Amino acid sequence: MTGFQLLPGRLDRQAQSDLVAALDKIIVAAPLFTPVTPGGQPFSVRMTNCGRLGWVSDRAGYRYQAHHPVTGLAWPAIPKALLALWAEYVDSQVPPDACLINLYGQGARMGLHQDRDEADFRFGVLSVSLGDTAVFRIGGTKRGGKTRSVRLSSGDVCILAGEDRLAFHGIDRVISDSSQLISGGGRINLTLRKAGAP
Ligand code: MD3
Ligand code: FE
Repeated sequence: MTGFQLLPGRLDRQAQSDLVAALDKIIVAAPLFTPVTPGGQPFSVRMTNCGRLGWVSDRAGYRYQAHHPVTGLAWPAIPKALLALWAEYVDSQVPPDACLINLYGQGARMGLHQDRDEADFRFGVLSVSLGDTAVFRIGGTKRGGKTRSVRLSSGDVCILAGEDRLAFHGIDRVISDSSQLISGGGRINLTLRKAGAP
């Protein structure tokens, strides 16, 4: 199992726009919200989720929960096309139970962090990028180590597993107007995970 695997252009233009249409419906049922850190700082990225569990953050901390933090409703189902990607690249036996949807508007970014709210790090994470190109940064498992910059463009899929599952990573910036996929511009990133205990 290799650490960071990038599949440039894994989704063609039709598959990308089909996903955006599915996400439009998901966002109606589960509106985007602006999480705050436990310290009360708002994220510049807006988020929602699909799947049994969704990632949320507020004054009480970071966690996965079964209900939308504002509506109180269960999250919508994960689109089949995403389940198929997970089965192909991550695990054909155990499906993902969480899909975090990150929306980057003008000026949004995501600081370097590790993803450690999941129950079992043996499962990888699969990411799908849609819309404007992101300048992604990935380092090692220690904060302050060497990092490298990778562009994530619309239709790219990346898989984080093995030694890189706990790597520090973030989004330095999004390049405005680099894609026409999303009306009004911006970038959507989807991350599929097995968040709960297996
Ligand atoms: C490297 N999202 O949601 S996706 C996140 O583009 C997150 O929105 C970014 O970091 C985004 O937590 C990056 C690529 C990614 C996802 C998970 C990882 C890289 C990762 C987990 C471990 C190491
Ligand atoms: Fe992350």
